[in-house]
Amino acid sequence: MSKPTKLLEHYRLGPITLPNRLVMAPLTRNRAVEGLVPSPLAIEYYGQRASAGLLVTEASQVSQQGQGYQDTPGIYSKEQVAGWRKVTKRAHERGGRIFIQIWHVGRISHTSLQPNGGAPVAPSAIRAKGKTFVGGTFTDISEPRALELEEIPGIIESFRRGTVNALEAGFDGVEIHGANGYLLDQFAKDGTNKRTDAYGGSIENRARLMLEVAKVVAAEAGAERTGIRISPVTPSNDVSDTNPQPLFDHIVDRLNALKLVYLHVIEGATGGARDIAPFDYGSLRKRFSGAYVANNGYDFELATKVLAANQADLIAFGKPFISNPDLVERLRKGAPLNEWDKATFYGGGAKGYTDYPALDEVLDAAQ
Ligand code: 8OZ
Repeated sequence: MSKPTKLLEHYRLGPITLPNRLVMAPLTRNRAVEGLVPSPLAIEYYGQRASAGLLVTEASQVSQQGQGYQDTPGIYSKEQVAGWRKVTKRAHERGGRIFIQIWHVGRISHTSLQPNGGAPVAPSAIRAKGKTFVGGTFTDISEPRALELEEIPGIIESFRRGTVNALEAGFDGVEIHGANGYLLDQFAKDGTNKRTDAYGGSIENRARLMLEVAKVVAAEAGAERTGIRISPVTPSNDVSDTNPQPLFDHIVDRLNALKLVYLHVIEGATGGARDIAPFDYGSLRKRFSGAYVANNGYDFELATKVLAANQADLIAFGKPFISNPDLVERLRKGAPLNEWDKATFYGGGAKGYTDYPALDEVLDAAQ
């Protein structure tokens, strides 16, 4: 048996009760099939992990323009909705709860993925230093173009449509991807946003797109089924802000006014150092009356400590959920965890996706 921990206690998230405080973090796996429909293997993958308090799917683009890497699933076509419906059905049959993460990559894309081979869109025409994965190789991110003011309602509409589709596909709710240097984060941060219209300049203006998206998504799904993910100080995808604390204090005040059900915060550098830059996450926690979902580099000990100190309500685990479909059970028993294989994170088939064994399978194999 493991030590006492709030991690394994239930939690009331809006209208749904989570049997434990573990969230499976959104994890890009690049295995979508023809039409960017989630793979049939995804049905089994998410189903295997249904004991998580809450499953959040991999980021799913709300439009073709919102795609930045090969083989990521969409949530904009009928076929994609039908594919996701099978995923939610299986997750629910296995007793789970599942949100979809909805995504627009903005400038982190390549012309070969864009409608008519055009430039990816961004707040400002500033190219990101970095690579994306397309056509089976890592390729330089393309030069973006700045969105015209007249195009912004269409971006918001694509998130609204994605939400309508998500509900039709049977999801319990939606997580808005406001993190990791993608479109909404690009608008919020001053390293990527040099606009001089109502969407650039002041903190209020830079935050506007993220907040307008949050408002329409919550209007469709209900605020009690709408979460959002942010990453105030991550350097991922070449984003930066000269003063992230007041920016994110403002964003979170406004998200709180919208009564979103959770705020999912990547603390530090995504998948890296938690202490990369000074930032007061307690300030966000204080400002937000919904659930605070903490993420980045948590293990059982740190999760237990942070929950006991009431610094978070839920803890999102990423890589441990890739390699441990029964992570909850393993933590409950204090059992060892399977190691993950980085080589199979992105792309491929069942290997490194649906073939990680649960504890009972490991024990059976050892007999
Ligand atoms: C890894 C590879 C590609 C995309 C994120 C959606 O960082 C992603 C992502 C992660 O949020």
